[in-house]
Amino acid sequence: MKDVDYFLTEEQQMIIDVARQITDEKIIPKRAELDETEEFPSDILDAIAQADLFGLYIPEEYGGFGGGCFDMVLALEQFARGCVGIATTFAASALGAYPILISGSDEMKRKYLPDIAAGKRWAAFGLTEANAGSDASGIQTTAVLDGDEWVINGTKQWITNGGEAQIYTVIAITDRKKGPRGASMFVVEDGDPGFSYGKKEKKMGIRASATRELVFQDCRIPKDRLIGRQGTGFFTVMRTLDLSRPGIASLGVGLGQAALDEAVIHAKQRVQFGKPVISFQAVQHMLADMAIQVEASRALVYSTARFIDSGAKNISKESSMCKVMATDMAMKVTTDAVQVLGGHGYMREYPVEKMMRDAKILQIYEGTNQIQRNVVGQALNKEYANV
Ligand code: COS
Repeated sequence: MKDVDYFLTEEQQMIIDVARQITDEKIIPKRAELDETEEFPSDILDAIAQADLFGLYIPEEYGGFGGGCFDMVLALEQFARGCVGIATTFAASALGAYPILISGSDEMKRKYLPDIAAGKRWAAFGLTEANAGSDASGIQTTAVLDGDEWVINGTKQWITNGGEAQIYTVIAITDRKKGPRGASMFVVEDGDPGFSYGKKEKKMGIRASATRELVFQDCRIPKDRLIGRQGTGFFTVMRTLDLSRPGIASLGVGLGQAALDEAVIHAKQRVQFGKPVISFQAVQHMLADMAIQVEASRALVYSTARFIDSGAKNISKESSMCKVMATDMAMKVTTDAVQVLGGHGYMREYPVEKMMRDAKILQIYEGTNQIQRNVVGQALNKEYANV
């Protein structure tokens, strides 16, 4: 396949090559089995750790590669080409680490980031609750200071890497009267007293990723596990999601590309009415639309990631725009890939039905695409305030 030249540096091309090799050699051969067994892919994550990719976005002083959003996007796209479940596990560790990176003290960064960068410990992000999904500030979990300890009570739901990660960044209410300014973020570690795991979810797709409840029952953690200042938790969460959403967009790009590849190969090999089905215009036009949408999404995701890495301050609109475009694209393109493969596409022997199941979550997690459109719409309203 001929690639568009995005004028990548040697280092960026190396990230793609390393991630692509892991995807081809380790992820693709195991993805169907992991989808069936719903097992957590520890050995594949170890291979990613050995390749030093867990620290891509972590500054060198904390043991990382010192890269940024673009480096993450490039690696995630490759992993998603193989399996969005495994790619999600990798992305969720970064999501869990971002609050420490964004708002943690130097001491806290030194304590946690080197292990996360080395892939020795995985992270997870605890925001969602039974009654707080899209309405992120509606959380009920509380944290109360008692002497030198915070006491946390509540339950987090649908937490990616739940039960598998060792480091959890969790948001809780510290002063209910203050609304969004009354929430704070904490680091909770696996094994902390009063912290346990609840129900393990059975999912439509991304079955290689672990999704579980986090249960806090008088969970006691030291006072210095507060991330940043008290009352800044909601802002840290919003900034975290601004940074991580282009990563979800890149999962859409990798998945869309994989589905397109499968569809083109099948259309060239499948013969009907005496000809390969790619020679029929009805099929060609579907493939053409798929290719156009994948490349347009990739271009938007790459330019957004570069914009973020340039140090831009207000990135919410751009981050949401690329998440919407690339993940809606992934849903459409994987659905069309199943259609191009016809009966084969619907069978588990072929990878595209898993791709279609995996695509759906991209439109839902890290903020539904309806919420993303709200973010874009509200930003436009502000930008055109004087009209
Ligand atoms: N960066 C920094 N600050 C932000 C921000 C951002 N991206 N987005 C909002 N804020 C600030 C606002 O400026 C506001 O502060 P001020 O009172 O000083 O103006 C404060 O946070 C509250 O913002 P807002 O009133 O917009 O909050 P809402 O409760 O209306 O929620 C949405 C806004 C819906 C956008 C937010 O709840 C959201 O992103 N929901 C989706 C959550 C999600 O992704 N869940 C998935 C689970 S995580 S895997």
